[in-house]
Order: sequence, then C-alpha cells, then structure tokens
Amino acid sequence: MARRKAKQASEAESALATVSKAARMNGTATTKKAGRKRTTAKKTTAAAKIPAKKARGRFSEVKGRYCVRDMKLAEEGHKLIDWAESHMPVLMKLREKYSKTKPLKGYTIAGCLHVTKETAVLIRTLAAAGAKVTWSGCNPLSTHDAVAAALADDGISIYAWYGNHEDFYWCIERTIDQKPHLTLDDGCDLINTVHEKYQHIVESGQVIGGTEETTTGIQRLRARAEAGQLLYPVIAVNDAETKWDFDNVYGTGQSTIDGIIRATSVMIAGKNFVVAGHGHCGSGVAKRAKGLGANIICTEVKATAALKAVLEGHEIMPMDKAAKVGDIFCTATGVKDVIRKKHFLSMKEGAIVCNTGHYDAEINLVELGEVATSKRTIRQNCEEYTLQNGRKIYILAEGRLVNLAAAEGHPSEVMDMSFANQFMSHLRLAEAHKKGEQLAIEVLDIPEEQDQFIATTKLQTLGSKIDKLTAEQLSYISDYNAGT
Ligand code: RBV
Repeated sequence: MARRKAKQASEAESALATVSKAARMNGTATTKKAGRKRTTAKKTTAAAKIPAKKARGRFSEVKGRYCVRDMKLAEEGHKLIDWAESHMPVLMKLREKYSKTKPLKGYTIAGCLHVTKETAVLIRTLAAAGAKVTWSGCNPLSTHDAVAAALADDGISIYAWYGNHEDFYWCIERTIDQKPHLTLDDGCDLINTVHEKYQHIVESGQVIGGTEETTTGIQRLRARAEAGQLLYPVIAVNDAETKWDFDNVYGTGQSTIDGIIRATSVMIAGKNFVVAGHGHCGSGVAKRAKGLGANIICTEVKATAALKAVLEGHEIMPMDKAAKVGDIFCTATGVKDVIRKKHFLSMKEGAIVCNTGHYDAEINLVELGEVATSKRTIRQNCEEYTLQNGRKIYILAEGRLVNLAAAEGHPSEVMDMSFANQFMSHLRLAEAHKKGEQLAIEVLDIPEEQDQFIATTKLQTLGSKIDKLTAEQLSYISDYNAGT
C-alpha cells in the first residue's frame, strides 16, 4: 500500500512499476449549427474539454513508456482488473500455463484495442507469457482512465486516455516506436498505420504477423488482401465461433442496452426500438431489447438476415419508414450513412439515436448539423439537437460505439473467450516464426481445434458437462450407406 501511494505521488516510478509488474504478470497478485466536425471540436465530457495536445503536459507521462490521464487512478484500476480476472477463467488458465514456459519471450506485441478491464487481463496474460507489450486505445471514447493508469503502474507501455480525439494516431505511433513484431488490432487502425506509414518495419522482417478482433476490421483486411495490399499474415479472431457467436451477439446485446440506459435512463419497455442491421451484433441487440419489452423493428439490406429477423418475431421495414415510427434507433451495420438527413427530418420528437457498429460513420452527424438549429449537452454521452422543424433528437456518445463509450463494453465473461482467441493466435504466430514456418500472407482463419478447446474449457469453468459420441455413433455418422 505504501509502495502504491509512493508511486501515485510521482511520475518517475518505473523501478517500482517493474516490481508490481512481476507479481501481477505471474497471476499472483451549446452552439448554433452543429455537425460532426463541430461535435468533435466540442467535447461532451468535462475531461475532454481541453484539447488533448495542450492537455498532454498535464497528463501522467513518462516519455518512451506511457501517457495516461492520471496515475492517481491506478489503485481504482487495479481493483477493476482484479474483478475482471475473477470472471475470465479461460484466459487465467492460459496465463497460469504459459507463465511457466514463456513462449512469447523475445516478442514485442503492439495492441490497439479498447482499454478496458478485460483488455487489461489480456495484456497481463500476454506479458505473463513473456511478451513485451505496448498499447493504445482503438476508440477515442472507450479508454477507461483508471485501467490505463493501472497498466502503466504494471510497467506496461501504454498510450491512451478517454476523450482522445486529437492524439489518437500519436498514441498508435508511440506503440510502433517500441518496434513490435506482432500487432493486435480492433478495427485495423494500427495495421493501417503500419501499412501506410511504416512499411519498412514489415519489409525489414521486424513485423511477422497480426490479429484482428472485429467484423469491420476483417472486412477491411479482406479488401486489402484482395487488392494485393496486405503485407503480413493476420488472423481473423472475430471469425472464431467462440468469438462472434458469443461476443458479437450476447456481448453487444447486453452492453449496448447498458450504454443506452446509462446515457439516457429511459424505459425500454413499450418503445419502438429500431435496429439497423440484423447480423450478429444487431440480432443480439434486438434480442435483449425485446426481452425488456420493446417492439422491435429491424432494417436490413440482406434478404436472409431480414428473414431471420421476421422469424424472431421482429418487424422488417426500410429505414425511410422506420424513421417515422422509431423511439430508439441503434445502428449495427458496418456501413456508413445508415441514418442521414431525410431520416432525421422524419423522426418523432424525442427520438434517441445511437450506434453500436465499430466506426462512427453509421449516423451522419454532418447532415444532422445541417438541419439542426442548436445543440446542447443534456448529460454525459447524450446530446440534444433541435431541428429546423422544431423537433428534438438525442444522439448518444457522438455516434460512436455506445456500448463502450457510455457503458463498459462487453461483460468480462464473454470477453474471456474472445481474448483467449487473441492470446492463442499470438502464440500460433510466434510458434510459426520460431519454427521458420512461413504463414501465407492473407487473412487466416482460427483452427477448429482452438474453438473447441476454448469452448470446452469455458464449459468446464461453468461446471457444465457434455456427452461424448460412442464408437458406434461415430461410425454411424461417417457411414454413407446408412439411411432409412
Ligand atoms: N469489445 N471489447 C470489450 N470489454 O473489452 N467490449 C467489446 C471489452 C470488443 C468486441 O470484441 C468487438 O468486436 C469490438 O470491441 C468492437 O470494437
């Protein structure tokens, strides 16, 4: 405790941080018009009101090691991470196993992913397995400042703070300064930076591979690979069954509703809740909103996804029609301009609009600014726009991921599986490199065995048991002559 207090008092505490690291890593321890540009310049939170570049001098910064909002928050962050660790048993089992053999020793991993308590558990696990880890946030509004401080206190090189619009890429570049061999992305901002500005670190053989966490990122990577522009192999963590059938559905479902409620406190029951996109994420949101008593309306561009929504009991209609009847709107499509000028103009008084897709492009805030006469902040993550037609519309979390900006992201229990996939994928990249195995420079799938291993381990930690096929059943299912 005395040690922690001493650390909190000062910035120059690297030696103490190293001690702390060793223990933790081993698992022992108001305007006229307002469009997007204006919204970005005028931050919604008290913390974000000072332009970051100017404020940086007031941050807790040790050059070449970390830049976080305030090291005094470390104690709070440690407690949150401890909580997450006790809810992420799969990742903790992996930590226990690999902290002994340290298969990532000699590898530096740069990560660009939401700085949450769950991500901290992943970071500590990578470090326990021997990796040197350097990190930045992947969304200006998703960094939990207390967690970032705790990670810096652990000796992790971290560049992240809540409200970081202006220095977003500055932070990513500071992690690249640490000479990473492996990259870990959520939305491709790190991979793209390496591809656009730092190709030489790939050409020199320094960077050997990477992973990507989210659907949108995988779409971007596949497009890059198809154009022949991908420079190194990247594992599609998002596409693991133990990731997208759980994280994207149940994680997004719960955390999105959590974000909407924290930002507004509205009752969900009885509302017309419009979900744009009935993919993995949208279907999860629709399921949970329905459970709370909302009438669900889905909009879609894909016939099969729309059909699934209909059979779930949801209404399907085009956004032009949904815009007129919705009380709450949530986009989850990965596409831009899903809600735009004509939709805002036809919305009812008091409509609440938010997004849970990776980027902030789904709600066109520039067009909203064009038809708005004034804007004011009602509460954190809730901005009221008064339109030319006199109606008021509420935008949550600046149109960014409402579940991470207004709430805490997905629950630890589900991130356990997503991050176990991240961890095992980095082991796979390092092992291949050690063996001199050349992985194809493409978007690589997660092996089926990895999915089954993670699901089996998760079931064990939940105390659930499953059946095993008998020898007769095994031969029956592979017997092509068997029939009626
Ligand atoms: N996500 N991370 C968290 N609690 O750390 N919550 C959500 C967390 C990830 C999730 O895996 C999804 O694919 C991505 O954020 C969207 O940016």
